[in-house]
Amino acid sequence: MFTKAIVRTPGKSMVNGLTTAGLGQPNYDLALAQHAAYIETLKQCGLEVIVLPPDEKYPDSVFVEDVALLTETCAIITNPGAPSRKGEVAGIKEILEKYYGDIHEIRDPGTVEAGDIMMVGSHFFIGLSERTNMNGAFQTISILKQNFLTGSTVKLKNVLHLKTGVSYLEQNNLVACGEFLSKPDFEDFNMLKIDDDEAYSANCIWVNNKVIVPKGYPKAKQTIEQAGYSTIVVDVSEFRKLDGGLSCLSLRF
Ligand code: CIR
Repeated sequence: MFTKAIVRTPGKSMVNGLTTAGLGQPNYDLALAQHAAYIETLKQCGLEVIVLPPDEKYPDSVFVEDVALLTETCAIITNPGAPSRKGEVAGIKEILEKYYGDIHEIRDPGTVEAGDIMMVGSHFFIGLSERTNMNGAFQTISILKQNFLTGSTVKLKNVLHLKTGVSYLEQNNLVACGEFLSKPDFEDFNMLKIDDDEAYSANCIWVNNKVIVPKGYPKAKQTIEQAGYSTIVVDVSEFRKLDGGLSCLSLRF
């Protein structure tokens, strides 16, 4: 169970965030409203939500998930592979010092964005992407080991981050689409398959027995409900325009 989440209010500069989506620029006012609704949803799931102020210097800083990996015992500050995102780590380290005594950092030449890391109990799957390299993954695994946790790497082909295409919903259930449906790494999971035309919804989040799903993906919602979960729908259309999903918008711990 999680008790807290950290989020960061988007700044106006978010309209200049990195993107490959081809869906146009986000509408800032709508993004703010969607972000507020996202926070309310996390609260509805029983979390205390720590809201950081906008950081205009970093257009992608709303996607807090990428700059830290939080476990039950330690926090790892990442080293984003995207040059424009590297400076985001300072702000997140500052807040995490309030909650964690044991904080580690990924260092050059290693790069990691934690959207590439999926927690499954005490094991962490680490996607090797354009943002997360082998050196960064090995640094992460070595820190995890010191904390009696384990990690393994997964090669990615078509997605920005590992969790763009796969999400763990506890109880051995994995929501997955595309390349993740056939990876040997995941063959022991019960697969909840997402169709290609709803691929964006493969990024959803389990929060204390509820699953938050993005608005507009009815088949995925039904599949997740049929697996026994109650779902909460949140509209994150403006963050999708920046290749971001539900998980990227918070650090849950
Ligand atoms: C980026 O390209 O870094 C941002 N525009 C989106 C990051 C999304 N984060 C995630 O999937 N964990």
